[in-house]
Amino acid sequence: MTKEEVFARMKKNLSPSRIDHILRVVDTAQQLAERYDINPERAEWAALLHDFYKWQDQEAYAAALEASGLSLDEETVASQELSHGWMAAEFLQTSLGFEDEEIYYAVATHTTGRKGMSLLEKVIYMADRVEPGRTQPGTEELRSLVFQDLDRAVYVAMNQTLEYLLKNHAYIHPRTIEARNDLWRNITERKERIEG
Ligand code: DGI
Ligand code: FE
Ligand code: FE
Repeated sequence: MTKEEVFARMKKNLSPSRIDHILRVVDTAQQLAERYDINPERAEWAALLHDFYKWQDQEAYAAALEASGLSLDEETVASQELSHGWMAAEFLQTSLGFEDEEIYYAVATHTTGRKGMSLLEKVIYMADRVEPGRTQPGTEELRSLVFQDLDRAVYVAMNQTLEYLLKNHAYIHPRTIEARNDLWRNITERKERIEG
């Protein structure tokens, strides 16, 4: 499938504002790929596909999720916010032929992050968070931090998400907590190395 065909599918299922968001994530991911010396083509594809299943039609989405055969935990199945990345990762693998785990997880877990994130995963996670259309409080801080210290930026972004989820009495997926603590560990160990 070509990029043009991917676009046609996106136009069918996603809102215009979602498509604009995706294009800004592609642009931001390319800047971060250059900064952190990762393959720009892979960053572009992961960014382009990350919200491929943020379909507007909830019923059609539920049917597609059911038909996918993905085995996901109950809370993920119950929430498009938590499942759309997994659906997109499956599509990337089965329809676009990307077979490696790194790009799979960059897309699958772009919402929660996970323990042991690769550079590509962190870049996609952060591109989604700091693309120029985001206006949430705390985004400005992340925009400068992300080019200076990627791990710390992911850590701060995850803390912001956790605060938001707690404030809204939302379900917190264990992967979100594992990801945040893993970054916490990286940062703490690094500090000990520098100071010790
Ligand atoms: O798809 P986007 O809107 O571009 O962004 P996203 O996929 O990163 O996040 C979608 C939503 O998911 C966002 O409002 C934050 C939320 N989210 C992240 N981690 C968790 C979560 N929601 C729940 N309930 N639990 C989580 O652990
Ligand atoms: Fe998303
Ligand atoms: Fe997104």
